[in-house]
This record gives sequence, C-alpha cells and structure tokens, in this order.
Amino acid sequence: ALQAVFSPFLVSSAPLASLRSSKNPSSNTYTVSSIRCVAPTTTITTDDTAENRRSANYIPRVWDYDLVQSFNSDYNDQKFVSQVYKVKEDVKCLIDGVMEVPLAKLELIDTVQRLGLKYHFEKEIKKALDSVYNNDNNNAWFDDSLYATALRFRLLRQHGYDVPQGVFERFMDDKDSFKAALRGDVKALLSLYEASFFGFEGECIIDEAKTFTTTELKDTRGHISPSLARKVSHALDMPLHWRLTRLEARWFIDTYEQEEDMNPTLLQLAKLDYNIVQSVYRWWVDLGLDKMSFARDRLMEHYLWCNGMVSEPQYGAFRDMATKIISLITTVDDFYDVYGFMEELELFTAYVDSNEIGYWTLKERGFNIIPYLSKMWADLCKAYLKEAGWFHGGYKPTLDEYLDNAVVSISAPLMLFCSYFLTTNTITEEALNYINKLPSIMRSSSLLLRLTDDLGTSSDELERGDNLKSVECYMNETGATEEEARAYINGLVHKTWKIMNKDLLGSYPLSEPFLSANPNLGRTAQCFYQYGDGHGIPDRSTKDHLTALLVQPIHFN
Ligand code: 0FV
Ligand code: MN
Ligand code: MN
Ligand code: MN
Ligand code: MN
Repeated sequence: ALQAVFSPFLVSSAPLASLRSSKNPSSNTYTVSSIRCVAPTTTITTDDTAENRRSANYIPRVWDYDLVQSFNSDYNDQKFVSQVYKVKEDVKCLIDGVMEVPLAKLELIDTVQRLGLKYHFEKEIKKALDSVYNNDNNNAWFDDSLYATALRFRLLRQHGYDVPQGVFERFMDDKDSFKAALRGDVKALLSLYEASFFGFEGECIIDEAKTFTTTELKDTRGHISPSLARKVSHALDMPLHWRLTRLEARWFIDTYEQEEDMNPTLLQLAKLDYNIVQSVYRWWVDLGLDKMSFARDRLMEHYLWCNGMVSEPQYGAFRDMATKIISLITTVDDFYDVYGFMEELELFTAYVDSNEIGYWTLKERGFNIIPYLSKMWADLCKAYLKEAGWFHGGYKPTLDEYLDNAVVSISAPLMLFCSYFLTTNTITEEALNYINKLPSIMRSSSLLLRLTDDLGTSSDELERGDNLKSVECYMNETGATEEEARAYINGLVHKTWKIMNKDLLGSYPLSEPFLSANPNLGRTAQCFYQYGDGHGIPDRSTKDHLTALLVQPIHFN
C-alpha cells in the first residue's frame, strides 16, 4: 500500500515489498540491500504477525466526495470579477483619502483586513500606515485614548513597524499595573487585548496587558450591549492575531453587517469577494484529488490545512499539490505510529533515505527540487523512526529532547518547504539552503503545530499506544499533574508566538507567501486543535469551517 502511496514520488517502480534486509543479530541493525539485487525468497524476519498489527481506529471520512464534486458556484462568472474591480477603486480612494480624524483611517484599515480584503489593498494600507508612523505628530501617542493607542500599536506591529511597548506606560500606575479606571471601558480593553498578542519575549507591559484584559473581559460579559458582548466572547475564544483570515472574514462580514455605522460599499465588496474566492477554491475538486482517498481518509481536511497556510486565490497550485503531500504525510505517520512493526519502519526509513525518491516534476520552474524534497522526506521519516524507537523501547525523553525531534516529526518543515517551492517562480539555492537550516521562523511555526497538536491529540494517542507527547514528557520529567502540564504547554504556545512575532520582523532570502505561511500554519493548527482533535475527528468545528469556506456562499439581502 505504501508503494502505491509513494508512486508519484518514485523514480524506480520496484515494489516496496522487494526491499529486503539482512538482520545482524549482534548489532541489531539492518542493512538494506540494493533494490535490484535481492533474493526474492527472503522475507522480513519478525515475531510480529498480521494478527497483532495495531490499528489507529480513526473514524471514517465525514465528506461524501460525490457530493463535494457536485458543488458549483455562480460566482466564477467574469461579471462578478468586473464588479469587484469597480468597487475596489472606490475603496482605494477611501483608504488613500484624507480623513479628519486619523483614528478613522486606522479603523478603516482594521475593518478592511477583518473583512478578508487585505490582499486587495496591500499598497494602500502600507502607504496609509507609513504616514501614520512617519508623518503623524508624535503627540498623537500622548493624546489618544487607550482604545486608539492599542489599535495603532496592533496595526503597526502587524505590518512590521517598530513600536515600543512603552506607548502604554501612561495608562499604567506606579505599580506597573493598568489603571483601575480603565476597567469599565470594554471597547478599550478589547482593543488592548488584541494588541497584547503582538508582544515579544521580555515585554512585561504587553504581558501585563494580556493578563489584565483577559481577566477584565471575562468579567464584563453580561454588563454590555449584545453586539459588544458577541465581539468580546469571539475575542476571548481566540484572539484576532491567531485566527485564519478566511474564517474570520466569514464571521466578521456577518458582524459588520449589523453595525450602525457600517459602510455599505465595503460590505458589498466583502461579500462579493468572499463568494468569488470561494468559487476559486473549488477548482481543486476538478484535479483528481478526490481519487486520493487512502488511509486516514481526510482529503477535505488536508485541503483546509493548505488553505490555512496560503489562502490567496492565485496560489491554487500550492493548495492542490500540498494537499496530496499532506495525505501522504498522514498515511506515513499512521504507519509509523501504529500500523508498522519496528523492522518495517527501519526498512522504510532506509528506503526513503536512499535518494531513490523523487521524480516530481518541476520542469516548468527549471529547477531540480528532488534532492531537497528527498532530504525533507528522509528527515521526516528519521524523526518518525526515533519516536517509534522510543515507543517500542519504552523510553521516556525529556521535554526538550522530545521537542527537538517533534518539531520535525510533525511534518511542518516539509510543508513549509512546499509552501516555498510550489508558490515561487524563481527558486534559488540560497533560499533552499536557508530553509534547510530550519531557521527560527520555521522552528516557531513547527513548534506551534506540534504543541497544539499534542494538546489536541495526545490523550487519544496515548490510549491507542504511541510515543509520549509534550504533555506527558513534561509530566514525566517534572512530576506535574496533567492539568499543570497542559497549562505549561499552553504557556509555551504563547511564548512561541512572541518568538514568531520577532521572527516576522527579520529579513530573509525568502518572500511572501512563504513568510506568512509560517504563522498561518500555527493559526491553522490552533483552528484544528482548539477543541480537541479536529483532524482525526473532523465532524465538528472542522466540518463547519469547511462548509463556510467551500460550500455556502454569503447571501446578499
Ligand atoms: C498530525 O497527526 C496530522 F495529521 C497533521 C499534523 C495533519 C497534517 C498537517 C500538516 C502536515 C500541516 P498526528 O496527531 O497523528 O501526528 P503525530 O505526529 O502526533 O503522530
Ligand atoms: Mn500520529
Ligand atoms: Mn506520529
Ligand atoms: Mn508515534
Ligand atoms: Mn498528534
């Protein structure tokens, strides 16, 4: 079966079953012989039998692929694209225009972004923020309300401007806590709360802002208007900085429509654009992906991971091909975690490592990616094998030892690598060598995926028999209770985001959409695992997300 799975990646069509090993009893290692010089009668020697092969028992797929195939959209019509074009010009003027109150411009930018329209107005937003940052009277920092200061801080930090945490000092009293008088101002608290997720390591004021606003916002629910209450609980559920653009757009379009001072032009554009983008996402269904329904059959969910990483309409090639790769990754992961016997895993790893893998054409790009791709797969399989070795040997790594390997075994480096070469026209060795070193931005991304995956999946994994994951490694190492360990790992998620926020300011031999795919992978993971294993058990919120993203257009009144 694995041979079939791997076939798109293989040069040689020698079946995997013809891989043979000779076991050296003294060293307990295996030597993989050349694929072609193999004695056909040799069989894998093992005590394991088919009867005691384990199964992960994941639930069957949720989606009927025939039904998925039948979705179609009215919005892939050119007339809608032309409509967007026209309205877009109006909105550009709005963003470019002079506004009496500078705050109004910041609010406009925030609204445009939350409606999912940022990608249409990158230039205009940059220009507007440049002027806020450079030309604005610096006194603005001292005159503005907390609400405005926090909004400005958040937008500038999001776009890579250097804004110190000190802008919040004047809202604090001598004891380094926020002034008690701010407690009743829910709008300001909410603004500061969202800003506080843009902190760096060591920023005590931002940490305090997060703690203060989280506590206060949890308290104020009930005393405020229903519309503000709805926003507060949405924010407490997941901060804006951690949310996926497209899913947030869906939610925010509904919310924005209810606002008294909403701009109908903007709303119209957002709805139209949402539906058009949705129709673009449906192209993937035509590409034969529906046939790739092997083990842990999660085609739609695999697509959602890729969509979360790179959602701009023009990168369909990444979404199509990377969906196949994730299907492969989860199959191989299940093989290492549960189905495979140790000896098979050794053989398989050696096979993947032997550089026979490849033949994936990127001819259009004129670049031979195979050695890089092959190495990524080999590193992944080696990381899987290490975990399987720990599991079968009953070894309990420390949290650090586990995480060093686990950032690779979660497959994020491979997926991020794909988000580079499948979206870039001119592939450079400099970029590839850089990616190969797993720079901090990729490590942070991988860690976010690993930690949130462990929080969401490790209880089930341990029950079915798998290596210890972060929560358990920490419990084992420190004697903490499960609850304490979970709180600790959750703290690591917050800490990793601070590192990511810094990483995003760096300069790289790489550009968009690769750079954004890093935080986006973390966001996608948080979306999948917030309420448990949304990937293994995808019939709840994951299904709702896919429905919003792919199936249901937004209605016009
Ligand atoms: C992880 O499964 C899994 F399926 C993922 C991460 C989906 C694929 C997503 C990407 C490749 C981005 P599981 O929890 O079984 O992974 P571990 O490593 O814990 O066995
Ligand atoms: Mn697994
Ligand atoms: Mn695994
Ligand atoms: Mn495992
Ligand atoms: Mn897991």
